[in-house]
Amino acid sequence: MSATETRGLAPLSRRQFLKMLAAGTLLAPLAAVHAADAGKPNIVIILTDDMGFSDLGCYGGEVNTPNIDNLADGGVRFSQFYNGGKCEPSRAALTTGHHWWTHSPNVAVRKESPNIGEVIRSAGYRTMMVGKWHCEGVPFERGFDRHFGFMGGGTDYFLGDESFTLDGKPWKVRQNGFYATTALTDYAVRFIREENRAHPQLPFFLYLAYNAPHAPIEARSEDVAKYRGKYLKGWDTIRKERFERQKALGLAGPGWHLPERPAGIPAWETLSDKEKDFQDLRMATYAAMVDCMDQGVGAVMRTLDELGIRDNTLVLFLNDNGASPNDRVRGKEFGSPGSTWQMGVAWAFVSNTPLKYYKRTQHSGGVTTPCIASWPAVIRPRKEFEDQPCHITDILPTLIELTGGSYPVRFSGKEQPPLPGRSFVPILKNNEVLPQRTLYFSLFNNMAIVDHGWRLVTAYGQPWQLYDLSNDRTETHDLAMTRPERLKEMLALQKAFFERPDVKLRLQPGEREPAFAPVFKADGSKGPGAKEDVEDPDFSLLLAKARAEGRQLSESELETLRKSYTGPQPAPGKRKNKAKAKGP
Ligand SMILES: [Ca+2]
Repeated sequence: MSATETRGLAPLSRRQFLKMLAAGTLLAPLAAVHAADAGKPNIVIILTDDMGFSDLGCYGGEVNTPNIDNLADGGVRFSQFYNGGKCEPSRAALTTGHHWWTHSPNVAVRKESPNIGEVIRSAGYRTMMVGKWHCEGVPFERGFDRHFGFMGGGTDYFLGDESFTLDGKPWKVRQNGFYATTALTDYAVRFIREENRAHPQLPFFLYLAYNAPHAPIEARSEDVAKYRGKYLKGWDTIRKERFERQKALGLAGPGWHLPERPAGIPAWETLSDKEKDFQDLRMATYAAMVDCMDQGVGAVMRTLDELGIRDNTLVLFLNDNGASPNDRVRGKEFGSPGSTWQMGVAWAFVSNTPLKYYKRTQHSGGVTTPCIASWPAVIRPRKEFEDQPCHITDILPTLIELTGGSYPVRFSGKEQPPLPGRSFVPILKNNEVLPQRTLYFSLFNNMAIVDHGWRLVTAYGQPWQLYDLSNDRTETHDLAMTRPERLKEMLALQKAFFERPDVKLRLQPGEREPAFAPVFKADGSKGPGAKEDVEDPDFSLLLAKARAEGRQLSESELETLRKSYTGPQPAPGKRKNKAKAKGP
């Protein structure tokens, strides 16, 4: 690292120390003594890709995820942990600690900031990165001693791609028997063993970024077989079952309400048997991808156990954005090598149960991730979900505190702005309640603010919506019209923040993001690698009807499909706050 000065984080405060002393955290548990003996903790961050809020068993899902559930049983689960709503902004925030908009209007460019590998390595750690990078540069040159994985936003699970590298050298994907999730697991395990053998005296940091269950929806047949037929009960039923389990788990409290199914998603019972069979295969394959990833988490945990280092290893598990409603044209047969199928909006809606909307939006379904922290030596298991809002930009400050590291004031000759996030170590160690703060969200013209239990949010240039999170965590009752004073306060916060000179946004509120159009453009879009146009089965429900009647889709049908993504919206002219949505 080229830093010449460092900005250290505050050590444990006297108040925190006294609270921990009173709670017995510092004295009683043998595990804490063990942690002190063992020195700095190993750190494993496991990041998944495009997974919904409710897929994991420990978040209400029916997918078999015993290994991740085991992490939750022995640690703490967060119910309000936020990410950036899409791959690049989340990964930029995780790896640099900064929001994507701080330096550059390009979400993926982060070369000006020190990387998490560089920061943690400077604290005396061996550093390893395995999986999807999707940031500027290459991991091997950004502070990671070891690396295996690919550079782009996704890869074919059976075929891989030419961007795979191992420790900085090209790595050729083998012709037969390759499955990306398994390969990533294998290298994570291998790196841990090799580093433990070569540098047993040094703590390590592993950033394991699975691509699963990001599209293309492709899974091993033996994993798909476990779920085939389980989704024939349909998306309406599965969704209700997930919500009931979330209530039983204590995740969904009285302020959580199950939103209505958007108009563009048909009731399951209206599908033909053939369509139901296909949709069952589709969701079974998605579930199999999550299942395989969970098996990988199990392999990593077993390795830590076998090496005797699990107790003093912090494992932080989270996801980069909510389930994706994309439904691009897909070419080859579903699930086959080289195919480009996605899960589709109906199952994405289930996957995000009970949250609103999807990937890219800054509504809760776009930016809320399951998050589990497990550290047997230090974190006492908690049955209750931690409900304090945390953000993916908090991870780097948290790791800096845990590793005894520091953040450089200058890097590559440039003065660095302070990190926007804050350490949540007090939450992990002592259930501490941290002071409330305002959180800001933006991805193009999807924007939001969380402030003192309120949420102001807009999607795709629609009027601002206002939600009281204490009574409405799932954003079902818009109070923008009935709470004008609060709306005004929140709009003022939004305006002040996004007019700051250090905040650079590419699109202004009210503009449409030109590169993105979800379900409703299935007649014209092409997914990566698609060789031919194939109709979207959800879209085709309406299209088949129109064709049977010898006509094109009507404007109202197209509008229905649009609403399947953006949800019901008030009629134009009924709301007055739209013009106030101004950015820099
Ligand atoms: Ca993603």
